[in-house]
Amino acid sequence: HPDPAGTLPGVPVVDITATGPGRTPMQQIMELMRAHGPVLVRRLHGRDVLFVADADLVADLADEERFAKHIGPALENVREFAADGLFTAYNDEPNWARAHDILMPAFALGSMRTYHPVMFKVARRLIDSWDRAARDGRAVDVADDMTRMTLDTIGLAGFDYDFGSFERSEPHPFVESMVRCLEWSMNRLARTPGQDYSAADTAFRADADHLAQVVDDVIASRAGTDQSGAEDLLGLMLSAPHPADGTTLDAANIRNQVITFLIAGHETTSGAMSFALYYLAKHPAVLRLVQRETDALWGDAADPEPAYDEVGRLTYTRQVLNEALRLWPTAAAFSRHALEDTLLGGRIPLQAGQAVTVVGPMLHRQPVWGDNPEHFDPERFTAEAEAARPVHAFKPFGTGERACIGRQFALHEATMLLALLVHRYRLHDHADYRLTVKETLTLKPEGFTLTLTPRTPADRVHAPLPGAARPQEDG
Ligand code: FDE
Repeated sequence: HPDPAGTLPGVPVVDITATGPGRTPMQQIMELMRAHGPVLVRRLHGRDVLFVADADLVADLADEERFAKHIGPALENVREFAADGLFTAYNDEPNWARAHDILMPAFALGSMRTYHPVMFKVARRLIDSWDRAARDGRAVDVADDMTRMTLDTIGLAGFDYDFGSFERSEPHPFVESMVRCLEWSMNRLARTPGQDYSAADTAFRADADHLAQVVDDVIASRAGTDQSGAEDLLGLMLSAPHPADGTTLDAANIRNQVITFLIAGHETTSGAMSFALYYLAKHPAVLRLVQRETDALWGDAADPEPAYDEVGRLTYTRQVLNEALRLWPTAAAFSRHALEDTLLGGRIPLQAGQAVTVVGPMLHRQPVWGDNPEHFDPERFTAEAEAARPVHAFKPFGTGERACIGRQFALHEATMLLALLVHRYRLHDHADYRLTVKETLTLKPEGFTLTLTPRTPADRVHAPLPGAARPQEDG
């Protein structure tokens, strides 16, 4: 591909070779954009990446006639262990379209009804574990527990495989290997030419092998059983013919898809719920509104079991989740490339194949979001507010035909869990937590713990609050 930098008219070039990208490259790009504006070229050891967050440019990049998903260096590294799985496949790799078409039905809105009971079952595991912590006065590590929950959920819902994460004091070894693989993928981008990284690469190989081994286990536990009628992801992969040409997925590709779904299906969703709980712990007025919504549905029920349709009625809870994904989209960046020579936004000349990376957290802080974009305010996601905003201003799930296939899955799972948690517990920010965002290609709040006490009937909001009870406080 052509070198993107050189001289793009009006685009600053910022060379970070002297410091390197550090452990938080995404937050470094955010800082660079705060200093240099929402379009810039970052140069590292002579390697250039064009980053954009300007809302008009991102809207232009969403034009599927002129741009397509780009597998940039970060995803090239992820390909070392996920190969041609959906997330990392090249657009023209036949397995992308084949797997996409076969798996789409499993992610249509109607399929969420099938996953709902499993999602609830795993939510109960989390609640049991938090009940014990509440009883013992122990703090919970929010991101760790959200990860337990999302891994068990995708394992059971997608593959009927139980990771049993809540029976373990440490994360499942799959998670540890996966996090190290993602870290390797990220850190490999920052390598200094000429240095020796063979130890890191050997360790990576061991971790990648471990992932493959777990996945082979998941698949083997299914082999030999009749898959016709199995409608979960693995069932579809093992048996469903392509709707048009009748082909099926080959064994190597199935392995890549299982790795892909186990990773994509839990890591980002876990971060999203963790950030949402962080903001709720810091914004009592917003928390009360979510509690009011859940109290209206479930009243004093000690162990509510949400009906599928009730999750769709948790609109304010969903707004909270969206607002958390606005400030910290957990899959923070995605890349596009020009299909032909073109002018991005009518002003930046790009050659065919040239890549552009969209910086989600900064897109979500552009002027279209008003003059206080750092402020957490779920009112930004009322239906009216959304209708008044350009559609491409909010991109936590990417764009176009390569956008997130798991979006409804993640939103259903996360909305139900958040609602159940705020209905059940008072959240105590016992450590006066200061947000530190950890980066492992995805984003998570690091070291965020809460203590919990059960809510009692006296805590519940029985009467509708006056309409004016909207969050007032700032920051
Ligand atoms: C995808 C996705 C994306 C795009 C990327 C690019 O463009 O490169 C994004 C941005 C995302 N995704 C995001 C997200 C967030 C959250 C929370 C999520 N996500 C979740 C989920 C779940 C699941 C299961 C998933 N997810 C999955 C997925 C897949 C498979 C993919 C690929 C697709 C294609 O075809 O390409 C995605 N995701 Fe997501």
